[in-house]
Amino acid sequence: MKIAQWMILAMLILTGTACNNQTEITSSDSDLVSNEQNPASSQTVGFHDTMVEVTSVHDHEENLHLFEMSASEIASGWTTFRFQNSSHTDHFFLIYQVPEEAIEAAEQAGEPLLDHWFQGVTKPFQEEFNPYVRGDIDYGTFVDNLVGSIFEKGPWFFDPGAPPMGGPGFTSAGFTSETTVHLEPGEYIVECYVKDENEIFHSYRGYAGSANCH
Ligand SMILES: [Cu+2]
Repeated sequence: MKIAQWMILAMLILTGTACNNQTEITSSDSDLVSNEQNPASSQTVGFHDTMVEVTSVHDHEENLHLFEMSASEIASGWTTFRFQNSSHTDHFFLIYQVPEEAIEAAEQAGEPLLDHWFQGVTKPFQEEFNPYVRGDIDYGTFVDNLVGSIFEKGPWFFDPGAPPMGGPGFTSAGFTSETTVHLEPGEYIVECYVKDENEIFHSYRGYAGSANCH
């Protein structure tokens, strides 16, 4: 339960103001990029082998909130995530390694991995958080409801768990930040847990993405 408690705490202390438009879940489907193949979107800096550009975008016309990732396929090893905040509110993101159990469950459900993560973790969190933030239930009830819901919809989040791999901290609108992490081959997702003024987590709005690391 440690990860659940940590995640809950992390989410609850985060507040922010952002757009209040409709929900739209969007992920980038850009092609493979490595530092040799696309110098425009990646580069080698010292021991950094791979550069992934992540850009937060709020498209008012299309009403989209999303993280655009320069690569959906990245090489394992030292990877630098350069986060460019092109929206008008603060963001950060956490990188999670997705457990094999979740990958298999997504395949069985016929869902893209990021959608499966959304159904198993992100959506239950928002739905169980809503009555708590309205004042309808106390914190303990919220946690009990949340744990029960995720155990039902995304049990792999607790067992074996999805290791958090770090990520860039709060980055103001118009600014860029970087973080370098060492990634083993596998599937990874990124999510932002800043909330908007309607108590909606950015991850629920669509500020999330995924990448395969090989
Ligand atoms: Cu955000």
